[in-house]
Amino acid sequence: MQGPLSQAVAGMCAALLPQVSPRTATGVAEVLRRLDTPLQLAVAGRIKSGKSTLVNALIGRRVAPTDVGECTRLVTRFQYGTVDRIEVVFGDGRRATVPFATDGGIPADLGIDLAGVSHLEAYLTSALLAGITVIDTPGLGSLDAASVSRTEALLGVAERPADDGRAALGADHPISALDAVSQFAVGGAEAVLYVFTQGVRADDTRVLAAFTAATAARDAGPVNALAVLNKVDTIVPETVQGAGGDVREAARILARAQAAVLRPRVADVVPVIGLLAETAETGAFTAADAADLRALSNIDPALFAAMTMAGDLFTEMAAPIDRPTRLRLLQNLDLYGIAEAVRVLRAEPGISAGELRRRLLDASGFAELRQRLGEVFRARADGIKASAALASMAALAANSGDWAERKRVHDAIEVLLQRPEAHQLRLLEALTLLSTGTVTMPDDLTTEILRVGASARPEDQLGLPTAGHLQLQAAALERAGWWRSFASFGATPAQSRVAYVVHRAYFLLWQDLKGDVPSGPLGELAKGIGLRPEFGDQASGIGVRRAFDLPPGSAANGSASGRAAGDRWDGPTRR
Ligand SMILES: Nc1nc2c(ncn2[C@@H]2O[C@H](COP(=O)(O)OP(=O)(O)OP(=O)(O)O)[C@@H](O)[C@H]2O)c(=O)[nH]1
Ligand SMILES: [Mg+2]
Repeated sequence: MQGPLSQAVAGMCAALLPQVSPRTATGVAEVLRRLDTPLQLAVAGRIKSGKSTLVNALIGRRVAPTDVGECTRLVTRFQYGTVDRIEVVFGDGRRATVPFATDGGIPADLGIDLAGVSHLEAYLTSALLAGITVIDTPGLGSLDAASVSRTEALLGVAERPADDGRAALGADHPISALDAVSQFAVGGAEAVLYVFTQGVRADDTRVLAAFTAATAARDAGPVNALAVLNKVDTIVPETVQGAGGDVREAARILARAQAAVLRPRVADVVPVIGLLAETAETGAFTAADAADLRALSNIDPALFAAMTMAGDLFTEMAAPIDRPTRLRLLQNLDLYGIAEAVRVLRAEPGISAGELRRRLLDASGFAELRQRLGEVFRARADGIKASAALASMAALAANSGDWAERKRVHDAIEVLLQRPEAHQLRLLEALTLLSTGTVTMPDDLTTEILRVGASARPEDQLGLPTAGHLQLQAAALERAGWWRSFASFGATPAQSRVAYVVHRAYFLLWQDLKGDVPSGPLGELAKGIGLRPEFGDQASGIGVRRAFDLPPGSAANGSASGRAAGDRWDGPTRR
């Protein structure tokens, strides 16, 4: 099911199909196919950062192998299917179905030579997967070169292969007919959930580099990237200044500090305890667990405190529950989760197992992650997918070798972007330019642009949550005028291009608030019907040229075209 922007891009692709060479057409067909799939979200991060654990929590089922086993070294795509099944996809395109393990998950070991395996595909009847395809990746930064290269290939981080290089996908895969460069252009994830533990460390540099390029032809930015500070239960709160010895406060402080380092590359950093979320969300927490924890809540508090100082103390010291049971609790909740459950049980001895599970979920911080995922990814899936598809189209054009064909594709993209309804795509592009540092702006202006691009609600976009309608109108007009002046007089050429996009976003918002929206159905965009190039100046051509035509950096140094000829701006400066 496509949103209006994706539909517009799909229409453009369909119109171009008969006008391009067979080679480019194969790529365009793949872009069209991908536009029809749910948002492709990669979960990436360092080895053992808890990626698979979070994937399980998200899907609501313990299906991704965690901890050890060869399957943790494979990329696994979790997508919606009406019948649960797991397929091994080989490098030559062959597929084989493998049975689920007895616990209902992907078997830790497949019993086949991994050298020939491209990745795993798991089809599950999970509600979440109907809207998002979740891609679990092996840890980057591991010593296992093969799994790193699998992840990098998926994320599109690896060096662009040579033009004549053949890709790893097999003959019956739709992408396999593409050359390697085209595959790079259309493959990869569209959004990324980046999993950190503790601080961003010096040896994360490689991973961060991967992160910035985590989506195929598009860079990751606040529009399509979110970070998680995972395993916050392992933080020693006494080591975090200002935390007052509280783990959750320490987690918030560390997440804020991390966000300051990572913004605007990511929309936010959310602190979570993935393990608690997985246990609470996948049905792994049982009434028997609650009963065991209740038994622990009745032992001497001093003895319990001593037990929970370390894992081996917990399993070895004398206690009313046996060792295997304690190991299970440790595996499912770890020491912090056990202590948290006992704290709740002491305060509310009559609490039910179901309510205890809910409290553990609360303690995991997972609700906030789900909410942010909804805001950052699901609500914007249409824009993210449409932008990624446009980026792929531009990359295919750049790879075409035929000047006329390249121009045809670029013209089609330009025409699409000139429509007011498609302006959102330009704004997303501007956000990406800022987040990657291709264009820099003063901090307050960056914040303002992020705000305008981050929401579809006028009061949030304008930062005036309590303002009335007329006040919002006036503010939109005032900001449109300000950004136009800045674009013309106060900015560097690169800033100027972004500023025109922001000006136009405010201008369209103002028109929208006035109630006269100059739009036709988006589906018409691509057919080339009634296309009116209203903003046919270079300044508004930021999306295509900036991202793809020019070598990195050269666009930022190019000259701005100055005025936006034909711009219908009739704000205060002309009145
Ligand atoms: N204490 C604690 N342990 C966690 C948490 N999340 C995951 N773990 C544990 O960390 C270990 C690694 O978790 P995985 O989910 O396999 O990590 P991964 O990032 O997928 O690992 P690779 O795929 O091998 O790179 C497992 O033993 C998990 O139980 C957490 O929030 N807290
Ligand atoms: Mg894993």
